[in-house]
Amino acid sequence: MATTDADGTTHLRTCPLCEAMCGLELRLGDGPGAPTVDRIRADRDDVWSKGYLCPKGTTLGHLHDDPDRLRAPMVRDRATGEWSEVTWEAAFERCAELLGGVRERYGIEAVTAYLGNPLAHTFGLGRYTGLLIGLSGIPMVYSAGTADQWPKNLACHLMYGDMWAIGVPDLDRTDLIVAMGANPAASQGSLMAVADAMGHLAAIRDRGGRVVVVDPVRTPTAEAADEWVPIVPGTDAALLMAMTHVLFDEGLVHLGAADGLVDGLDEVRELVADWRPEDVESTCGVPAATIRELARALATTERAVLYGRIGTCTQEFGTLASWLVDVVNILAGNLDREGGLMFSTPALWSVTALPMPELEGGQAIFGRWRSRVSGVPEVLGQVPVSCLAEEIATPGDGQIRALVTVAGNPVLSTPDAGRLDEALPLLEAMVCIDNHLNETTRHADVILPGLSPLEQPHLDDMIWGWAVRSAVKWSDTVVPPADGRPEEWEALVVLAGILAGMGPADIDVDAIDDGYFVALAEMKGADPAVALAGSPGRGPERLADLTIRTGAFGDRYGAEPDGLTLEKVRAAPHGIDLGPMVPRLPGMLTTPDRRIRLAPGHITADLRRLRARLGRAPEQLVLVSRRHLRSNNSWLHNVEVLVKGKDRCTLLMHPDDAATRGIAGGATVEVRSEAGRLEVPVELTDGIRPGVVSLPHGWGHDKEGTRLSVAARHAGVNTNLLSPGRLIDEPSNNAVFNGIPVEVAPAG
Ligand SMILES: Nc1nc2c(c(=O)[nH]1)N[C@H]1C(S)=C(S)[C@@H](COP(=O)(O)OP(=O)(O)OC[C@H]3O[C@@H](n4cnc5c(=O)[nH]c(N)nc54)[C@H](O)[C@@H]3O)O[C@H]1N2
Ligand SMILES: Nc1nc2c(c(=O)[nH]1)N[C@H]1C(S)=C(S)[C@@H](COP(=O)(O)OP(=O)(O)OC[C@H]3O[C@@H](n4cnc5c(=O)[nH]c(N)nc54)[C@H](O)[C@@H]3O)O[C@H]1N2
Ligand code: SF4
Ligand SMILES: [Mo]
Repeated sequence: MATTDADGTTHLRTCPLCEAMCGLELRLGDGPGAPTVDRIRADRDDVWSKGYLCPKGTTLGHLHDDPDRLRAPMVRDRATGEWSEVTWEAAFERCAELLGGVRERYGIEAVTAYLGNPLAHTFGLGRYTGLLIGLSGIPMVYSAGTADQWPKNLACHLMYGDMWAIGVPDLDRTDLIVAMGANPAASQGSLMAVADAMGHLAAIRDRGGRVVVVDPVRTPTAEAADEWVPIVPGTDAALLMAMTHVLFDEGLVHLGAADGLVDGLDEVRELVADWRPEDVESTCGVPAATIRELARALATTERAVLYGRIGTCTQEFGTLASWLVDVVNILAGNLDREGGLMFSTPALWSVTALPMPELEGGQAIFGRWRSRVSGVPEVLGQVPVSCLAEEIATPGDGQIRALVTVAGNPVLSTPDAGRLDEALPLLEAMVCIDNHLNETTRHADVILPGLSPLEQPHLDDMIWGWAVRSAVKWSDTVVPPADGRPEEWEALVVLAGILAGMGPADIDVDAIDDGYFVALAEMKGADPAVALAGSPGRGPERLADLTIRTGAFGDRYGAEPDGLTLEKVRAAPHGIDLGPMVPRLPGMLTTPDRRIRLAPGHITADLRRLRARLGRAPEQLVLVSRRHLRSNNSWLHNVEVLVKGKDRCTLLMHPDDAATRGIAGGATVEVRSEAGRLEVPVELTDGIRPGVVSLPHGWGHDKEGTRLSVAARHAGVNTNLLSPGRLIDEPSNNAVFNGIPVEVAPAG
């Protein structure tokens, strides 16, 4: 929504950068030429974020104005390596020539895609990438998902029947939160959408509650908590097995809302019988007394919740840890209860919430196919993202010859980054949909630019599925994109058509869009004719209307006249609050018998591996990852105001570890792992467990051939040169970024 006065125009819009979904107020100046963003501040009347924002939110104008941001399609000459700006027609022709060629020579099986993180945030990007994959016939894709939350998806799929049925801490009402492997002071919360996560944690303490942080690093979140429990990386599952043991051993198990809905209780009791806290304390580095106390507190505090995030996922036992977080919550009576772990009711369904037919029938059938080179079985339709490099580089039948990336930067974000960087030039075709010429897209033949955050409407997509309250907001475009250029969703439709074998000139975007709309309407049980007549417009806007109207609060095209439509949402520029989380058991269960499976065999089989971990000699030094409030994965380092000042790409190290290696604070050190090596300045701190070092990810902007002038001056190093692709959480295929054995020595 926009209002205009003598000094310019004020727009309201939701920040698309993270799960906090802050409402912003943008002041646009009416100078000559293109509109300029004079000021961005928090929208105090936003029903969801209530005036909260972080330093990133104020930089949307910088992202929009960034001279390095691509505004026109780019094509690279394979012989000279030179880039040139071309028309959209020419870019699509080149895509058709290259991708069509691969298709003809090897079949669509030789084409794959890599899907990046922004897809989860932006409605249009997410939905139309779904269309791209569906229509193109690309048989398998890689994604940032297997470098992130796949273990949680797997656990939730097996326990509740839906990979996105992820429980959310009821932060507004809890009196005890034990947070493992999460640093909302930097990340703003993840798989726990909330604005001002730290304010919520402070409020818990203000009302006499308690906040405990389990993390190898004394993060700003741990600093703000009542207690910091410095765990040995990768051992959360062992700690949680012991906590579960205590719950049974001390008669603390009470299922609460889950009573009568749980299968496998006796099996879990047996499984944890020989996991006493004393058996794991030396492995975890956490005293048995602490483990017992935490288990008791979670079971006896009326409103309590255990929360695990990326530190518990991107590690060797990610699935076991992710599963056990829910097991402990269930056994302690905290599932589906106010102040505990609850399920959101989003106003929007997301495409991934649609049935996955190949997973129906009750059984988890994984390994329906295997990766060609390493023979890794698929899980939830994906193999580890670290397999991509070898699938490109290894000759033979089924070799990947063409890659499409959508909003991803895997050269920085994925394990064995150095190998992927070497493999990408071997492709016969590479097309990237991205706004920057970065470490990944520099290998492309064609880059199709998306739009700036101000040039497109915004509606958060999947994020509302794990929000601490129900709400909905729509933001209109602030600055119209250049005349004649396709919107991002239209480019995705054309690319889908090209991949499906159509000539670019023959692709009827509106006809394909209509077909997609009708298919989704039918999937949601709406009469397509009624939906087509009732939802105006085209593209993401029309789909958003369908999604809202057929969603939990929708008007069902008139059947629920008081229900929501996009029109109503749009008329409420500060958003519509739809209330706190409400109990959703048993209705939300989608297992065939609508029961919770507490002990899925696919997961419990991995306990043997965890048991072996208990006997393993401790590593001298292991590496973990971290985030910073002023960055966002790999792509905000080109914003000067966010990167200026102190170097943030440093290796955190405990002074004792430095002393034994003759390392002084500020010195440059060499870090080595089995995957690679790099040199980085060291920052000494007692806020980290001895034996652990920490690096941020998303850096390493010193590659030749990029166009990131600010980031290149603050290059940092790519920590994923050190992440071995072979290290995965076996049940889920997820990458391991935490607990990587490394050696550190003075450089030179
Ligand atoms: N070592 C280590 N590695 C990690 C992690 C870690 O903790 N440690 N975290 C992992 C996690 S959780 C994730 S999610 C992944 C992220 O991995 P990726 O998704 O591969 O990386 P991003 O840096 O988020 O890349 C986003 C890309 O999208 C582009 N982009 C931004 N907005 C738009 C848009 O509107 N349209 C289009 N077309 N492009 C856009 C940006 O230019 C950028 O190239 O990284 C993982 N890698
Ligand atoms: N500012 C900013 N915000 C972001 C992002 C960003 O890059 N920058 N990225 C977004 C994305 S894609 C995601 S997925 C989320 C992630 O959000 P969070 O899950 O909050 O991620 P981090 O801030 O990396 O915090 C992870 C913590 O896990 C700890 N840890 C490492 N290993 C272990 C372990 O073995 N056990 C335990 N218990 N802890 C461990 C690390 O020390 C770190 O403090 O953040 C999102 N928000
Ligand atoms: S916390 Fe910052 S980056 Fe996240 S939505 Fe709010 S303003 Fe944007
Ligand atoms: Mo992520």
